[in-house]
Amino acid sequence: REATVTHVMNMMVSRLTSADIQSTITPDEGRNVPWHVYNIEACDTAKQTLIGLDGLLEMVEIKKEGYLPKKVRELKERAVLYLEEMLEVGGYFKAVEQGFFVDSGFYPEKNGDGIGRKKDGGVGAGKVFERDTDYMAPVTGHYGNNNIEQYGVTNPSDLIGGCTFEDPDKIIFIDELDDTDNVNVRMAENEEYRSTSKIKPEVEWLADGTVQVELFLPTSQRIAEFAAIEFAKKMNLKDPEVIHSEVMHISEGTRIQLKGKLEFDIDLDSLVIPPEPKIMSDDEIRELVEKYDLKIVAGTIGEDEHSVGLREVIDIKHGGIEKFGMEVEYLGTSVPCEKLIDAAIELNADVVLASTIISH
Ligand code: B12
Repeated sequence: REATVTHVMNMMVSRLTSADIQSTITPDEGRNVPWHVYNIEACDTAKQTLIGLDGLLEMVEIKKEGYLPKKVRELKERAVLYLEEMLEVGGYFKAVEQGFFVDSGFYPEKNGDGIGRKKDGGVGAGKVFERDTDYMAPVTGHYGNNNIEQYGVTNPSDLIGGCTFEDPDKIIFIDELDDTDNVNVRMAENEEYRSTSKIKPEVEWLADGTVQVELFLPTSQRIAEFAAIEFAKKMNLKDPEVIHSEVMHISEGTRIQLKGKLEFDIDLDSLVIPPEPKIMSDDEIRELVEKYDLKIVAGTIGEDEHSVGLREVIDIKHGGIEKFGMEVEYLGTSVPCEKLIDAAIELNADVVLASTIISH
C-alpha cells in the first residue's frame, strides 16, 4: 500500500511540474508481491491516478517562484551531478559495482550503504553471448531479430513441429527427477480443482486455500498481533501469520491483516443461488411515482437532531427519492411522533418517513 501511495504522489508531482519524476521501484514492488490481488490493485491505482490527473494543469497552476520550482531544479541538478559522476567512474556498470544505487544518502552526500554488484561476477557472469549472424530460434514468440528467411518458413516453430507454446507437453520440468516433489505430483494434488466443480480460495497457486483477514482490535500493536493469531486459530485458519499491522491511533487500537489457509472447499454445484433481483430502472420508478401520485411526510423524531441521513434519503442532490419526482413534506428535526402522524392524516399521505438514529 505504501509503495503504491508513494508512486501516486510521485506521479502527481511529476504531472504538476513536468519534472518527469518516475518512480520505477514502487509500481514494481506492487507488481512483485506474490499476492496477485495486489498486483492488480497496484496497476489499477496507477491507471486511476493517470486518468484522474488528466488535464490537471488546465485547472491548477504551479507558482513560477517558490518552493516547488526550486526543489525541482535542485533535484534535477542533483541528478545531473549523479550522472556526471557515473560517467567519471567509467559508466553504469562501474557505478553499480561501486554501490551507487540504493544509497540512503541524499546525493551528492552518500552514506556508503548502496548495494554493489560485481561487473564480472554473479550468476549471470560470462553468460551473455553475441548472436551469430545466422542465429535462429525455432520458437513462435521471439524477441529481436530471428533470421528465419534462411529456412523459408514464416513461423520458426514449424521447423520443429511447434514449440512449447503450441505443444505444452514438450516442457520438461527440471525437478522431474525428484519422485516426491515435482510438478506432476503437485499438479495431481490439486487436480480435483481443475476437473470438478469444487473450489477453494487461492493466492499463490491453484486452490492453495490462502485467505486474508482484516481485523481491528482496540489494543496496542504487540498485543493485537498476538490476539489476532488466536482469533485466526478459532476461525480454523491453518498457519496463521500477521502480515501487516498498523496503529490507527494509540487511543483507538490496531488494524491487523493476517493470512492463513482454509482446509476445506465447497462444491459450486451445491450452491443455491436465488434469481437475481430485478432492479427497476430510474425511468420505471419515475413512471410508477407519476401513476400513483405518492404523498410523503418525513422528519427525525423524538429528540433526534441527526438530519443528515434523512436528508440524504430525500434530497435530489444526494440522489434521494426526490429525483424520481416524489414530493416530500419535510417537517424538520426532533418532531414529536404525534405531529408526524397528524401531518400524515392532514395531507392524506401514503408514506411516513421517520428517522431516528439515537437509540439510547
Ligand atoms: C453528524 C453527527 C452528529 C451531528 C448531527 C448534525 C446533523 N445536522 O445531522 C451533531 C454534532 C449535531 C450530533 C449530535 C449528537 N450526536 Co451524533 N453523530 C453524528 C455522526 C458522526 C454521523 C451521523 C450522520 O450524519 N451520518 C451520515 C448519514 C448519511 O448516515 P445515517 O445517519 O446513518 O443515515 C443513513 C441510514 O441510517 C438511513 N436512514 C436514516 N434515517 C432514515 C430514515 C428512513 C425512513 C430510511 C428509509 C432510512 C434512513 O439512510 C441514511 C442514508 O444512507 C454519528 C456517528 C456515525 N459515524 O454515524 C453520530 C452519532 C449518531 N451521534 C451520537 C450521539 C450520542 C449524539 C449526541 C447525543 C451527542 C451528545 N452527547 O450531545 C448528540 C445528539 C443531538 C440530538 N439531539 O440529536 C451517537 C448515537 C449513539 C446511539 N446509537 O444512540 C452516534 C452513533 C455517535 C456515537 N457512536 O456515539 N451528531
